Amino acid sequence: RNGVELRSLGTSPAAFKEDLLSNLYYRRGTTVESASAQDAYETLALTVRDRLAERRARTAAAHYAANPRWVYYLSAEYLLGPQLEQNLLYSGTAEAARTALEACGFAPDEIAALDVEPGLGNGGLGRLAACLLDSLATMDIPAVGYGIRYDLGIFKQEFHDGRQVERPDDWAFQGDPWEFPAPDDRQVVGFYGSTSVVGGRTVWTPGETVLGEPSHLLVPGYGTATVNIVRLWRAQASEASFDLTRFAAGQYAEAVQDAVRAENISKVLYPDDSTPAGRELRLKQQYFLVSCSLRDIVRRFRLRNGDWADFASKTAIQLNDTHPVLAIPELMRLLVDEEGLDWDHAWSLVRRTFNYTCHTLLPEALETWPVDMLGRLLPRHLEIIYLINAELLDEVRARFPDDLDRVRRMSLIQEEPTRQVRMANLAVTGTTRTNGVAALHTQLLTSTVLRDFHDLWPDRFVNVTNGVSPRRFVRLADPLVSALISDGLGTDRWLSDLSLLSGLAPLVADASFRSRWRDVKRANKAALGLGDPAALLDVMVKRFHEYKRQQLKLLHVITLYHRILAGGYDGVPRTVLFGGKAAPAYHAAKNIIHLINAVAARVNADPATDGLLTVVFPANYNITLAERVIPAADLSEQISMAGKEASGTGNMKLSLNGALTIGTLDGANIEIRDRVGADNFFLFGLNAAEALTLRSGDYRPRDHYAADGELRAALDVISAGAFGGVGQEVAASLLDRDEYLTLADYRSYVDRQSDVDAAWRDQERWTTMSILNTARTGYFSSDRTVADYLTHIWHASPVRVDA
Ligand code: DL6
Repeated sequence: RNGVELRSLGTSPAAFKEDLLSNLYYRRGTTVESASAQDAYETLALTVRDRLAERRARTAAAHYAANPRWVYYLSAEYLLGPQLEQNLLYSGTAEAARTALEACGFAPDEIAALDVEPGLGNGGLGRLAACLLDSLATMDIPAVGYGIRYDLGIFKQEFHDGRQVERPDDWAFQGDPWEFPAPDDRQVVGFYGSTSVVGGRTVWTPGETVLGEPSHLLVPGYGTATVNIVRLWRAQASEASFDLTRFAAGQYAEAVQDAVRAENISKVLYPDDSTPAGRELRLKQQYFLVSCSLRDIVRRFRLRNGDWADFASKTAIQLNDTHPVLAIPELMRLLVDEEGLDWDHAWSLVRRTFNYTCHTLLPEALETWPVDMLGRLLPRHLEIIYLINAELLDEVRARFPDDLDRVRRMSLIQEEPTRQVRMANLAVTGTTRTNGVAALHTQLLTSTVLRDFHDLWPDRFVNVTNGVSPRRFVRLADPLVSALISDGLGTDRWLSDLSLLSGLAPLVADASFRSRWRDVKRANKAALGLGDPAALLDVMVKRFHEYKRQQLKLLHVITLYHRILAGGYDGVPRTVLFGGKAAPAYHAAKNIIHLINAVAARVNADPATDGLLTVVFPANYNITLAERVIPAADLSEQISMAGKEASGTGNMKLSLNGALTIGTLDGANIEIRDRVGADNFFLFGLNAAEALTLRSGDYRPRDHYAADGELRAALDVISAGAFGGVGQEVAASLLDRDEYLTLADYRSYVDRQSDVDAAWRDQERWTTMSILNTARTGYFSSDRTVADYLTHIWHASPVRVDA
C-alpha cells in the first residue's frame, strides 16, 4: 500500500484559527457563541493534535519503508506530564494558538488550565520512562512505549488535619482529547486454566479471557518531524461477559460481575497489594501489559518480515524494572508453543531481544511472586520458568561446582520461607544486558544484590546514568531562564544538544548576566507564590520514603526553629518546601507527612519566625507542580542514606535549573558533584561504604541523641508530643531503630546547612555557583541517556523523517 500525500496543516495564526473553528463546529458540534471552556479546550487540543498527527503519518511511512530495528519500551508506569503545553511547543503553534483563541474570544490561560496530566506513574521510574520517550523521538529513533491506561492514576493527595488522604484521580473523566483509540488492534489475554500436550506441543487453555484495547498518545520529537507513540492498554470484558439471563432475572450486580472483574485489571495504578487478592490483581496487570504488548510487537514485526530468525535484529525490548519481566516466559510461549520454534532457537531470540533496567537497591523492592499464585494464574508460564531455571542452575553448577549456596541464591525460585519466583533473577537470565541507573548504583548492584549473576556473566552488566528532558524540565518549566540561556549562548540549539550549556560558564564573569539570572530566579519564586521571594527557597520534593530521609530535613527545621526561639538567630531567611506523596499503605511515611504539617503549622503561626523561617507543603505534588517548583528552587535537598537511592532524577532537574545541591554521596549525586565541582555542591554525611559498615555493626542511635544537644532538643519536643501523638511514633522509630542512619548524619547535615547560609549571604557568589550548576549539568540530558542505551544496549539507528 502506498501512503497518500497529506495536505500540510498551516501553523500561521490564520490557518490555525480556521482549523480551530472547523473543529469546533464539525468535531465538537458547537459554536463560538455557545462553546464552554471545556469545548474550547478540547477543540484546541484537537487542532494541535492534528498538526502532530500529520507528522505521525509521515513518520509511520518513513519507519515502514526503513524496516529498522525498533526500540520497544515496556513500562507499568508513565508520568507523561501535561500534554497541551508540550504539544504546542513541539508543533510550533503556541503563538498561533494564543492569537487564534483570543480572536475567537476565548481566554487562553483559562483554557490551558483545563489540561489534566495523566498521572500514570508513581515517581522517578515513570517520569524516566516519559523522558526517554521524549528523547527517542527527538533523536529520530523508531520507538514505541507500551503501558497500561489506568482509569485512575496516582491518587490525588489531600491533607486533612495534616494527614494524607488519598482521593481517586479520575484523570480522563472529561475524556482525553490526546488519545487515539484503536479498537481494531484489540488483543485477547488469557488467565488461569490448564496446559496439555497435543501433537508434541504444549497448549495452554485459559480459564478466563479479557480483552486489551489500545489507545495511543503521540510522542513528538523536538526540532524534528518524528512523532512516535506510546500505546496504552485498557482491559475490557468480552461481549460474553454480560449475563443477559441474570439481568433479565433482576440480578443486576451478578449480571455484570465478570465484566467488572475483567475491567478491574486496568482500573487503578498499583492496587493495594496488602491482601492476596490485591497481589493477584497486580500480577494480572503485569501479565496483561506483557501479553497485549508482545502480540502487538509481533503483529508489527510481521507487517514487514517473514522469518523469525530476524526477530531479534528488528526488535529491542527494554524491560523497565521487573514489572514487565513476565514478557520473557511469554515470548518463549509464543515462539515455542504457538509458532513451533525449538526451545534453543526461541531462547536465543528471547535473550537477544530483551534488556532489563533495574531501578532499586532496596532488597524489599526486588519483586517476587508466590509460586502458587503464579502457577494458578499462568500455569504455562510457571512451567517455562522452571525450564529456564533448570538450564540456569546447570550453568551455575558447571561454573561453580559444589557451591550449593550459590545455586540456592541464584535459583529463579526462592524456597524459604515460602516458594516465590524471583523476578530480578529471571530478568538477568533472560536478557542480553542489565543496567543500573547511576554509576554507584550499577557498582552496588554488581557487588551486592546481583553479585552472583555478575560473577557468572560480568559482560551482561552496564551502567546507563539517568537523564531528564531539557524540553520538559527547562524549556517548558522555566521559559524565563530558557530565554536567558538562549540569549547568553546566542542560540537555542542547546534544547537538543544540552552539552552546549557549557558555553554559559564564561558568563559568570558578566555582572549583567548574573543580575538577570538572579532576577529570573526571583521572578520564578514570586510566580510560585509560596513564601517570600527574597528568602532562600529550600526544596525537598520526591516520594516519601524513610530512606530518602524527609525526617532529617524536618529535624533541621526544628533545630532552626529552636535557634530562632533562643534569640540571636544568625541564619538566612528560608522557605522550606516539601512536596511528595507516600504510598497509601506506608504507615511510617504517612506519619512523617503528618508530622511535617504539624511542625509547619506551629512554625508558621509563631510570630518569632516572621521573615526568618516558613515551612510550606503544597499537596498533590505532580509534574504540573514540579514545573513550577523546580525553576524557583535555590537549594535542592538530596539527602538519602548513601547506598539507597538508585539514581534520583529530581537532583538533575534542580541542578540543571540552577539550584545548588546539599546531598550525600548517593545515586547520581556523585556524578552531579563530579561535574559541577565540589565547591558548588554542599556535601555531607556518611558515604555508602561507611553507612554499610555502621549499619552492619552495633549502631546505636541513642548515642547520637545523648551526644548532641540540638538533636536531643529536636527529638525531645517531638517525643513530648508538642506536634501531636504522631511525633511520638516518629521519634521512637528514630531513637530505637533509625534504619536509615538519620541521627548519625544529623550533625554533619546541620553544620553543612550553615555553609549554605554563608554562601547565600554572598549573593554574587551564590549566583555564580547557580550558573555553574546549569552550565555543567548538560550531561544529564535524557538525550545522552538514550545515546548511551543505543551504544551499549539497543544498537538501533535513527530514521529521518522529512520535515
Ligand atoms: O531510575 C529512575 C528512578 C531513580 O532515579 C530512583 O532513584 C529510584 O528510586 C526509582 N526506582 C523506582 C522503583 N523502585 N523499584 N523497584 O521508582 O527509579
